[in-house]
Amino acid sequence: MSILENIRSHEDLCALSEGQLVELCAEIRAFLIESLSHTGGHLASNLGTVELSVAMDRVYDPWRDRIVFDVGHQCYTHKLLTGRMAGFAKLRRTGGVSGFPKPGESAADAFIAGHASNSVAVALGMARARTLRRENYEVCALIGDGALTGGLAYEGLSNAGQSGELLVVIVNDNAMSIRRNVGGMARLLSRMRVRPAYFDFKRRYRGTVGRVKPLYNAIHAVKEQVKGAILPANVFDDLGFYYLGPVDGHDIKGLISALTWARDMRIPVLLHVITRKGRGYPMAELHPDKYHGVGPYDAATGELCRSGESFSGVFGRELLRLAEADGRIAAITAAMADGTGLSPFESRFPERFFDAGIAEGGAAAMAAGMAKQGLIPVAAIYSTFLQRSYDQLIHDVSLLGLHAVFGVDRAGLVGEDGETHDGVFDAAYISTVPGMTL
Ligand SMILES: Cc1ncc(C[n+]2csc(CCOP(=O)(O)OP(=O)(O)O)c2C)c(N)n1
Repeated sequence: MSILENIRSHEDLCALSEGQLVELCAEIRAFLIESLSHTGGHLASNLGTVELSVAMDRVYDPWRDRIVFDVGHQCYTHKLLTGRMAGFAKLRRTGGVSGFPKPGESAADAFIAGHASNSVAVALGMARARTLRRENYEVCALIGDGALTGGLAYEGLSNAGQSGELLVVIVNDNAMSIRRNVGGMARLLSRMRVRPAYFDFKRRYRGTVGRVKPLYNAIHAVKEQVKGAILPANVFDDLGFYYLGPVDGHDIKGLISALTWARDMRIPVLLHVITRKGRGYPMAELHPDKYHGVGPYDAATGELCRSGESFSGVFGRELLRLAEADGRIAAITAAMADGTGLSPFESRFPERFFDAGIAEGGAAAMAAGMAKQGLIPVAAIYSTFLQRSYDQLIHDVSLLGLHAVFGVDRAGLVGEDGETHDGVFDAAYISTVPGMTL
């Protein structure tokens, strides 16, 4: 029997030796590659977070502590470690496991997920509830660098950093959203990624100097100045977090000690972890965008099974045809260029194509600004994610009667990804917007 099959509880995972943990990670990767080749699923994101998930479920007790996944598409290893391996035969199907965290499916899933960027705010809410109810458990949020492009993430970070609540935010930085990440935060993270690991410096310092308490205290003040001198200005520190990192997200031993340390610091800590999306499956490492969310594929070659023409494909082609004839047309995506069929538009008219990141509200507000100044913006957004723009549809677009177009993809029942991705509310909420032609 494999190590993975024997894991039923947090205690089982804690009992494993370092060598067994490494073996466990290899088993999980092999399982994911094989199993998802039949069912499809979020392959690349899950391959990239195997060690990170093992470390989280080891350092925290997922049944007692609260691990909040952002988006949640990277939760497969966590599901495997919390007794749900059998459900993977029917992943995202009736009778199988959901592709996203679901408290109704297991008490080890702290919260529902599917829409990006809310994890820090949710984790803060849990930490505040813990404090008010005088309870005793840990809270941790896992957020990707892609999800960090969403404004909601900053609202959470800004409040959490100032709150003094004990919580750890792990930033899983693979430099990718579905495709290459965009925006100023992506640039900032890439600068932080290449600098020497400040964490190692601190660990060594604590190991030696920390044994002599008075010396430790005397040096502590100086150390804070040293930190300021060797590190570039760090927005996370400024927001009130203690920044740790960058840490190699595929070194299970290093990860466990970094996360244990972060947990035990008893202040808001942000742990910056570097991973490779698609890790361990060459095709997915090479094309993490193509293997982000896949249908069934040939596990040996990575070849994806063909699917027919989609709504998005037709939409993208038609928009391109219109844009050839009208230079005012500009296309906007919120981190879903491929999913909404806009990639051909981007190749043909790169100067008229804009990726706002996972920022549907910002995308809709930008569309309003473009429309006000004479462009015809077309924002292609999945129905369920356009819910994030409801205020902008009313406040920024409708009240001025602006001609902005919203290409609502994945409208109506969507299936595989479950209720967080169903577009069942669009006809109802869009038809309430004054002046909107649906
Ligand atoms: C509000 C919202 N918009 C768009 C998406 C679609 N989406 C799912 S995962 C993803 C990329 C996430 O990137 P990151 O957080 O870095 O995770 P990674 O897949 O790289 O591990 C996007 C855009 C979403 N889930 N929620």
